Amino acid sequence: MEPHPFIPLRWNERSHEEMLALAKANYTELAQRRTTRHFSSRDVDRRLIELAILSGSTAPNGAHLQPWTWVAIRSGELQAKLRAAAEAEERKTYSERMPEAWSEVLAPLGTDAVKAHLTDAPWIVVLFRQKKRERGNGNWGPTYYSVESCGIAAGMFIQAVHHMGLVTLTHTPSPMGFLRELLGRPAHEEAMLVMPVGYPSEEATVPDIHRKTLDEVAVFHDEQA
Ligand code: IYR
Repeated sequence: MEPHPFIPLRWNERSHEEMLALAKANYTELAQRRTTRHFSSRDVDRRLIELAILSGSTAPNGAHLQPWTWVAIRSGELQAKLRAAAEAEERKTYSERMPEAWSEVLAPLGTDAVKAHLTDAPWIVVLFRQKKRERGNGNWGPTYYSVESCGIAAGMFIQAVHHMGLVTLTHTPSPMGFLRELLGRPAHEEAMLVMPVGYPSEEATVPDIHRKTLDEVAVFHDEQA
């Protein structure tokens, strides 16, 4: 492959006060994000979805192969098919496949095999992970750290959706093989996340959960403390 030319990094020095204010504002905004299962059918401008996808696609990723494909769906017919297929898998998951250790931690969150959000939300974005890349001349090679890359991209997509004032839900129908077929994606792409995007319904609720404190999630080895 051709080497990339190197260009100066665009970066602006900020005062400590400004950095602290920005960091606090960003944390406050992110702390207000919640996943809800209750979507309004109110339409969302396609440009907003495009911007969320572009935002997710700025993610750092393995060898800059950008191993993601976002399939954005605003189609009653396709959403109904997707919901029927997802619910068929999920019914088996919830009733047969889910071991007790799993249902034990899911039960308090009230999730079940009914996936109304797949037909309620105006948009469904399905993130596919590219496991391989085309090297030319019909040769294929692996992608690298595609799980990490797509995980980061999904996080940045979710942040972008929240920042613009919409809500999303990371739905993980399992197994996900049906999505490749339904959406006509090639064999080297694997569906990773299904994300309805839209406005919350007026009666939207969320479980009253609490996030772990800094002490519970972080360990510092800090000589200056
Ligand atoms: N895949 C199912 C089940 C599910 C699993 C976990 I872990 C969750 O945090 C929530 C749901 C689904 O998407 O409903």
